[in-house]
Amino acid sequence: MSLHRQIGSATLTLLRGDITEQDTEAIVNAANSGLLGGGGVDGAIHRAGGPRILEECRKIREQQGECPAGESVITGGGNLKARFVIHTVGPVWHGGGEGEDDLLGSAYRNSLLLASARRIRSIAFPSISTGAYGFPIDRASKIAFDTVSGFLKNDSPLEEVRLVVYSQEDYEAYAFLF
Ligand code: AR6
Repeated sequence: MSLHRQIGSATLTLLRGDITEQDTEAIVNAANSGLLGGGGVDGAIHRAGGPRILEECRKIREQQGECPAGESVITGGGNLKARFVIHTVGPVWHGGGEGEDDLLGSAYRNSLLLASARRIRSIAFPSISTGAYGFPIDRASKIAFDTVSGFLKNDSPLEEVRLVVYSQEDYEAYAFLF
């Protein structure tokens, strides 16, 4: 099950699937500020990718401390098909009045900027902040779609961006925007 849309010179794809199985050059992790693993997408990526990813995350923490919400860091992909993992920290939902929308947009944008700076051509995102962090899916999917679309309209080396969702309900929220 998938949908495609051409934006500038890139393809934006929506699909239901497992982020850890994507064969894009980079996949994005829905991490936390500590960068040392967790549940959900984060747990699945570290399980599938093996200990090298955690070792790199530890080094990043030693060098630059915690990663604030809205920002991203990059490691290798360990045993994953993807060569890189971009770890981004989405905001925890507190009702919408604490800058959550802007922080979620920044999490997507900074991940796309990091990928572009590395000349990465394809990247897959999970639905950041809509699991443990409780961001409402309708609002989050619109921010994800608008931020990625806006980014692809300007020049970037990205040829493909995949939005990978787990549940049928989440798929429908995103599909509404395509
Ligand atoms: N592939 C694709 N999507 C998935 C997968 C998967 N393998 N597993 C879950 N999802 P979450 P967050 C969906 O909780 O809300 C962690 O503990 C899931 O259904 O992974 O940003 C971190 O360490 C949901 O729609 O991320 C942080 O502490 C979406 O991915 C915290 O959770 C995001 O769910 C981050 O919370």
